[in-house]
Amino acid sequence: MKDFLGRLGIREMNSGACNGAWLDTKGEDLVSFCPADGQPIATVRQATEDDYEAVVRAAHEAFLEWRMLPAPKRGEIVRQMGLALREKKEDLGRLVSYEMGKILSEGLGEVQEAIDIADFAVGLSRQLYGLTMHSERPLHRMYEQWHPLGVVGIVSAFNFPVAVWAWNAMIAAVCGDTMIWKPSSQTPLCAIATQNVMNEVLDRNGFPGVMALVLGRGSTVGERMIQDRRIPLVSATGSCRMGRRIGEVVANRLGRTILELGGNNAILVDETADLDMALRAILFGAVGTAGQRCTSTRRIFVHRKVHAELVKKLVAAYGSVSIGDPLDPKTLMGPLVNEAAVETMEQAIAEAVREGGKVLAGGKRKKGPGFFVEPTLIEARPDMKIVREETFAPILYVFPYDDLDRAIAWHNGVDQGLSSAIFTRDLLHAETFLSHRGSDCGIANVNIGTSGAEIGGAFGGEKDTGGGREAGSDSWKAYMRRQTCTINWGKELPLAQGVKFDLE
Ligand code: UN1
Repeated sequence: MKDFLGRLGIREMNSGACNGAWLDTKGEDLVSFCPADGQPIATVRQATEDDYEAVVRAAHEAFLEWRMLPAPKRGEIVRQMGLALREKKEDLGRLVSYEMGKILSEGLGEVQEAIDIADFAVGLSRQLYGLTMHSERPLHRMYEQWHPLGVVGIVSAFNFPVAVWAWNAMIAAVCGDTMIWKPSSQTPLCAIATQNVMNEVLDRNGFPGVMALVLGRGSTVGERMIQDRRIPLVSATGSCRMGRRIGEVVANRLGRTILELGGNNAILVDETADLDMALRAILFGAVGTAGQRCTSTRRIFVHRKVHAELVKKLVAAYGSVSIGDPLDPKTLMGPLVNEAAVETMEQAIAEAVREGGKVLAGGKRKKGPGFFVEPTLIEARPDMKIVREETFAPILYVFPYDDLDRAIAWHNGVDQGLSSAIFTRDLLHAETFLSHRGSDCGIANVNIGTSGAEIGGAFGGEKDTGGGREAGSDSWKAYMRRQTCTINWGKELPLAQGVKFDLE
């Protein structure tokens, strides 16, 4: 076994549930494979529904204590989590690369993202502000306050196996919530390792049950969790299909969700754009993380005046992307996560060609072990069916345009609405794109690509992306319950709206 696995507490056989202590789980074995060579890394004995029950009970008990700790004191413990993540950054980043397949620089960046949100949450722990209002009644005072919500369910995807959990977990923790994490079954070891790092901090501070973990099938423990009325909020990051199911089930019990689902992100490049800058952003957006970010660039609309030149640059760049071992510092693109992802990509390319698309670069899988593919550039038409779908792979569809409003209409003409960007040096074009008749996405950038957002902003999108917001800004409000309080400090009982209700 690799050294860093041992340092992160990963063994040959691991428990799949933790509620302050690792449980003796009794579920089916789950083997985690390295996508770069297809070899097994370690095994996890998954949680059963009984294990889930033990976890949810402990999380609820932990909540009763955790909510009583003043928020800045909770922040102090989260500060220690940020330090622990800093200490483990190298090992954890390496594990992310090894188990998920993104290149090391991105694996380290992912842990940095978790550190950043921890730092953000520490400050936030002293800023969980409510408003005060002027009462219409004399000698009355009104204000609102924010209380902890309860046990939060966190469902995360394979592509950001540490950071997306951290967005939710660090914020939920300072808000006074405890939580149960249901990570992707593709990346169980990243979850176990992260849990180990957190356990050390939580144990030291006498709050072992604040962050819990359950690894098991979506169809068993996942379903239990979303149907569980003891979980007032489920925050889920993943596919639209998964989000639709979670949204439906949680809404049916009138619970809350934060949904951060698929994207079909596009970049517009106008006739005034700095093409070299656009090229770099497109390459990082479409090829980075092997196209497996929810923010990955999947479509580009290029003004006809610069279309040929940019496409030429892109074809050259696509041909020189180094593909291989994600832990090798020279590699720019690692493997896809598994065989199914490769097949989905192949099907999408075949479908695009059937619909009249033309492959300009890439298009094939790589021979040999592991799930390697070539980044693929396809000349397409906006009315093609396949370009409206999110294929979680490095496929980029290119379209020429003549008229900006038309391009924006095409841009918005898909079901998803996560991230978007325009490359331009024209103020009018930039502002049009950012205006209410511009991009309809949750994230809209100028001269920056679609992926690689900072944690300080609220992260999420509209339409089929689910409408939820995670991470920075005031996303914390979704993790708390709001209470409006009116206090009468006078000796009369005036009613609002001038209503009289007196006994004669
Ligand atoms: C995701 O793919 O689910 O903006 C999250 C980005 C990263 C987060 C992506 N900071 O690309």
